[in-house]
Amino acid sequence: LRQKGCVIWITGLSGSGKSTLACALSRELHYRGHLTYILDGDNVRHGLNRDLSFNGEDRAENIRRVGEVAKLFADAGLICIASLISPYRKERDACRAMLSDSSFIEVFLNIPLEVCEARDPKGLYKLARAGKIKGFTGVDDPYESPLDCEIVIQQIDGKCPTPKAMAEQIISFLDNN
Ligand code: GGZ
Repeated sequence: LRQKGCVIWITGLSGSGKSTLACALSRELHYRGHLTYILDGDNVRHGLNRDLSFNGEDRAENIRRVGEVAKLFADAGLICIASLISPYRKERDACRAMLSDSSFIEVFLNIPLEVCEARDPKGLYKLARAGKIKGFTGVDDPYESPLDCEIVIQQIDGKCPTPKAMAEQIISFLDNN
């Protein structure tokens, strides 16, 4: 596997399984002797980014800050796994531009909205549909899918791959690039 640090940037809707994938990937990389660090949108928003809301400007700032911190970890030689909705292409591309080409690996966790909404692990989609949360990604706020990312993870025959299988898909990309 690679020697240099890098950023693995996982983007996708709420409920697509970004945090679960980040944990599974971190575990698999640890088995292989790598140092990793997870920057999860939901967690970072309790600390570093607790001043930020979910309006467009604040989401852009959330993505920018996570990108800057991820770059610091990558510079220190770690594999930094960033998992946040990061709904805007422009801001994701700006994070990519901070790193060298091979050091930013964008992973699109492409799980359909209907599936994420059916899972609704925190009941947030229900609240958004009821108008109790405004500006919820996929409901009344945009999600811009990546056009040209390194890895797309999707359902196979209508079934989501297991977290371990998804992690292995990413690791095989790392092995070959
Ligand atoms: C989207 C929201 C919102 C709105 C609260 N829109 O699935 P979760 O609950 O655990 O993770 C989501 C998290 C999104 O934070 P991010 O930092 O990843 O978002 S972004 O990259 O867009 O800045 C969700 C919860 O916060 N959440 N309100 N309006 N998700």
